[in-house]
Amino acid sequence: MNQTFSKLNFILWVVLLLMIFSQAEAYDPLDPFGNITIKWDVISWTPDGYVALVTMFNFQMYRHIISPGWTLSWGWPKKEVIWSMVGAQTTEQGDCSKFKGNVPHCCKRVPTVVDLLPGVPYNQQIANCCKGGVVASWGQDPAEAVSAFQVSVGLAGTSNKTMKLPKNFTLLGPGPGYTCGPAEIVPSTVYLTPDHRRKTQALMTWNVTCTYSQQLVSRHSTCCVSLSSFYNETILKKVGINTPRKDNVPLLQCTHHMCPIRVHWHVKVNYKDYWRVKIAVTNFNYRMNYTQWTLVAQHPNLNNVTQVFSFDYKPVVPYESINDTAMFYGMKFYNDLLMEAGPLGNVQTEILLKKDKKTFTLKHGWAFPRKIYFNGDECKLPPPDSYPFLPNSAQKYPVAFSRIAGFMFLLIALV
Ligand SMILES: *[C@@H]1O[C@H](CO)[C@@H](O)[C@H](O)[C@H]1NC(C)=O
Ligand SMILES: *[C@@H]1O[C@H](CO)[C@@H](O)[C@H](O)[C@H]1NC(C)=O
Ligand SMILES: *[C@@H]1O[C@H](CO)[C@@H](O)[C@H](O)[C@H]1NC(C)=O
Ligand SMILES: *[C@@H]1O[C@H](CO)[C@@H](O)[C@H](O)[C@H]1NC(C)=O
Ligand SMILES: *[C@@H]1O[C@H](CO)[C@@H](O)[C@H](O)[C@H]1NC(C)=O
Ligand SMILES: *[C@@H]1O[C@H](CO)[C@@H](O)[C@H](O)[C@H]1NC(C)=O
Ligand SMILES: *[C@@H]1O[C@H](CO)[C@@H](O)[C@H](O)[C@H]1NC(C)=O
Ligand SMILES: CC(=O)N[C@H]1CO[C@H](CO)[C@@H](O)[C@@H]1O
Repeated sequence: MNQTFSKLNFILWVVLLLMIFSQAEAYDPLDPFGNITIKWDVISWTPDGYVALVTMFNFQMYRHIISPGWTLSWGWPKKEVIWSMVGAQTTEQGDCSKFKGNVPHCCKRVPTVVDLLPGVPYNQQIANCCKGGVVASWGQDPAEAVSAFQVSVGLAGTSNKTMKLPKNFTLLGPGPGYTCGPAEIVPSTVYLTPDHRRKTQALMTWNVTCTYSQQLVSRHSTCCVSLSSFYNETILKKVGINTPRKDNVPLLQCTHHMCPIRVHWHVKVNYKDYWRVKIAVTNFNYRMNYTQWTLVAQHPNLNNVTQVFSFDYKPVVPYESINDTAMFYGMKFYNDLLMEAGPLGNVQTEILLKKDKKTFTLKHGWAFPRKIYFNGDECKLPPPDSYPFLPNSAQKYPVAFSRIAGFMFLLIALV
């Protein structure tokens, strides 16, 4: 009876999880306020337009913008042109044939802007520019989570009454996934002069907010989770078949899961007051070095992390009441680079967790993670009824039973 009850409990938990999943399409429940804010500060009006400092803040906890970096575009509402840019450039100049003498940097109705690469001459740089469009996540490194450039706009309004806000912002970072809202006029940014003795103010400021949705990216997971434990030799992973090749060079060191990244969670030791988990991340992609990778895990016991080896660690607290999520990332200059597939293509950690005696159990897959994200994208977990289970404990419940019971609990939960 007791066992049946805990089985049903587990099923209820799975059903609730599924419900949470299905509601989570538009945003990330582990980073509900995560966004990229693009702020335009008009710093001077010019005879035919204005000069703006454009700053991009990556307010996402663990999703960074990897190489080859961001691409930003927008639509000009009037006949605006870009006379010049500092710290970034447009990818195309467009048709500037009607200009004589001074030719604009870009005449396209929809300019596409990219960051400059590191090492450009000093006079083409501004603060926070020229990082090849690579932007860290806020949780990992707030100082590096900012990117900026300056743009001089012509044939535009020359006052806050006559200028029109750019429209239709699109951010690729570096793939699809972001949706940007409209530009909105906000209180002008106030700057402190370098000597901190005087405040100056932008002439006008507007913000654009972009949010990420994994659903817009692809149905295929970029990563998969495999599980194992000391108490059951079953390893939920399958290895080594058909490697896709291009020009006879392997692309992905291939596996059944077809995922470029595998996160392996091993329940390693069960001590009296603590337990130990080993997490290994393996890169199967021959064409990708992941710089500044991040790993996010959700598990109820992550509120009592005692020690983390070899990785940096930070709790992620999306809501004040929930503290079951942790972010892990590589230590600078040690393992913050996850190398392409091969002998160096893996990083690993062990974490020590303090047991909460009331909830800790090795039964029913409790010791395995609820969610795993790699670089901000959710990884695919194996089906819960296939988790390695304790020898001599409850048998696998038939799928049909769990479906029916799950459905019943769903009905009960909804009533
Ligand atoms: C964007 O993120 C910042 C920092 O977390 C937050 O203050 C702001 O409200 C967010 N903006 C939106 C529109 O969600
Ligand atoms: C913005 O996008 C809409 C819909 O695609 C289009 O009709 C409009 O002309 C665009 N505006 C600008 C300024 O590019
Ligand atoms: C606009 O963005 C800046 C930078 O992220 C932020 O400090 C400011 O609060 C934002 N303003 C509004 C009204 O969202
Ligand atoms: C526009 O400028 C005028 C004075 O130059 C100022 O009073 C007003 O608040 C500004 N409006 C906006 C939206 O910045
Ligand atoms: C990954 O980094 C190594 C060492 O810096 C380099 O040799 C290799 O070419 C890189 N691979 C890719 C796909 O960029
Ligand atoms: C969340 O748990 C971590 C890990 O034990 C702890 O360091 C942190 O203080 C907790 N935060 C809150 C808000 O409870
Ligand atoms: C280990 O777990 C697997 C998968 O759940 C199960 O099929 C197997 O019987 C378990 N092994 C033992 C010894 O209980
Ligand atoms: C056993 C133990 O230390 N439990 C603690 C885990 O963390 C929460 C706060 O996140 C504490 O309230 C518990 O006492």
